[in-house]
Amino acid sequence: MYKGDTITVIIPCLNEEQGIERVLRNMPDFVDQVIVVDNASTDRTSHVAASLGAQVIREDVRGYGRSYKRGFGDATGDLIVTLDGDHSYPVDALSYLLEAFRHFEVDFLNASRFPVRDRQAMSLKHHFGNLMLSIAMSVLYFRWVRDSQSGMWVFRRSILKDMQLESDGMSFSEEIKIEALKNPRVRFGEISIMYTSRIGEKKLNPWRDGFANLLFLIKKRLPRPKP
Ligand SMILES: Nc1nc2c(ncn2[C@@H]2O[C@H](COP(=O)(O)OP(=O)(O)O)[C@@H](O)[C@H]2O)c(=O)[nH]1
Ligand SMILES: [Mg+2]
Repeated sequence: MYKGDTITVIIPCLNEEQGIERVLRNMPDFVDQVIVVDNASTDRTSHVAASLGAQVIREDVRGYGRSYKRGFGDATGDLIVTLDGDHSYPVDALSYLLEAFRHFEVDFLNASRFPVRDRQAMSLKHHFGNLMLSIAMSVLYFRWVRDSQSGMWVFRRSILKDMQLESDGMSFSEEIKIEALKNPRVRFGEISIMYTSRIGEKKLNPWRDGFANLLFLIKKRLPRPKP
């Protein structure tokens, strides 16, 4: 419980046995529920997560978005906080993010990885790709978002019921922000965090996922055919 709100942290994991240990060992005590969604990892992720007290949900079909949607179904907290299992997002900044969430009086707070302070944490190519995707999203949705691809967010669980979340893959990250931005009843904010080098192997394929995310942005912006 943090200042009257119960807190659920959700972490999608695909083979993150080392990272998840670091993340869970540094989880603040005020967090009420920690959900690790393990997407059929072939390493000891599930075992490590369960032994450190997390609720482990196993989802057999792979996909970053798919695992989040699975995790949301089991979340009970008033507020949901998300982050990667690779220890690249600052688990020790949870109270800072929750304070900002309260201070700005928002319903969805995006944790921006920019400006990147740790040079090792993001290659120049990634930096550029991220910038392009954020500019594309900002232009298409008329709202400046510095980090459309960030995997760390804080939001009120009750806003999920008004969201149409379709992506099962990496584009889920931008989709949830778009769904928050589009809804006039959802107040959206963004704040900078410290992003550091991941532990373990990257799951993202920069060209494939970068283009897929750009296409997804455009497709989502187009008017839908009536069913
Ligand atoms: N559950 C699940 N998690 C995934 C999948 N792909 C990636 N992840 C996790 O999602 C997070 C983001 O992936 P990562 O490789 O760190 O991408 P990046 O942070 O965008 O470079 C990590 O915690 C991964 O373990 C997947 O298919 N299923
Ligand atoms: Mg990561």
